[in-house]
Amino acid sequence: MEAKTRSFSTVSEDAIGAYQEDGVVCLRGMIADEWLDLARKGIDQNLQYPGRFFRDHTPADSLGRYVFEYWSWPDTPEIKKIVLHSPLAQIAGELIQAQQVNMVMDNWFMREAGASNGAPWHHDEPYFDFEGTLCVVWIPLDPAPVTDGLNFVRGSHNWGELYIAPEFSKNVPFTCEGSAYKPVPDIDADPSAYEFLSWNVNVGDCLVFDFRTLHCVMSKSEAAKQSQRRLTLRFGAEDTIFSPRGKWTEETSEYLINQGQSPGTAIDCELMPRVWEKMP
Ligand SMILES: O=C(O)CCC(=O)C(=O)O
Repeated sequence: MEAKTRSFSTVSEDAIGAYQEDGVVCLRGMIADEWLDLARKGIDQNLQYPGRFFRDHTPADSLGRYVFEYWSWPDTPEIKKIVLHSPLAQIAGELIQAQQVNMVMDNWFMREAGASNGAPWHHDEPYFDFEGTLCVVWIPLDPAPVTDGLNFVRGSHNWGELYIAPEFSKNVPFTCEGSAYKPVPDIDADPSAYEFLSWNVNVGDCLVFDFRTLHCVMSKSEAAKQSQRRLTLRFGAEDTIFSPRGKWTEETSEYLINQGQSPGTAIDCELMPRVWEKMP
């Protein structure tokens, strides 16, 4: 069932309430062109010179690519500027009602017209070694109509569940060890059991969602109609702890440990700096 969608043009009390209730909120017209231009330039640069965390999730028979890269900001001056100087950290901090936020991860996606896959149903939590209050700011760099944008299960951030992370290219689950991890429910098999939220988003808009909210690319089972790039930034509030999950996140856990981030401690290292503090 499609739920009634709301949009906001400031981080108002109502926007905070919607975020808390739904696990996702749509903010309209809050991101200036200068940041969007920088993001596009940064992605072009990364596509030309892919970094260590570039990933290609394009299936062999696909007519368009589905690729992404994360933690590119230290080596990509355009994305670095966004991380350190844009208003996005403040937007995130105010929305999650934090005292301060640290940058957790930049992660851009490019889904070209004809791409035969898209992000399957998942929530972000099991992919990353963090516990606490985290959000994702999803910024379209090309207009994203409902058909090629993201679809969310309203309120799923409050279910208290931890789902096994599906791998993006083939929707095959990672081996997530531990009894806490359950298979992602087959949402498409029983859509009447859920409430869905999706928006027609334009450049300048963003969606902010809780790390635990279930979502997918709406047209994940059909070819993308148009090419789209989006930048996502993940932020964590002061209660965010680095807690390595297991074998399936080993590469990133080790990378963070080598950056000086100790397991079991609040995030704070060169790769995950504090980028916003609430004014006293
Ligand atoms: O924009 C996309 O293609 C996928 C984004 C996503 O699923 C995420 O950021 O968790």
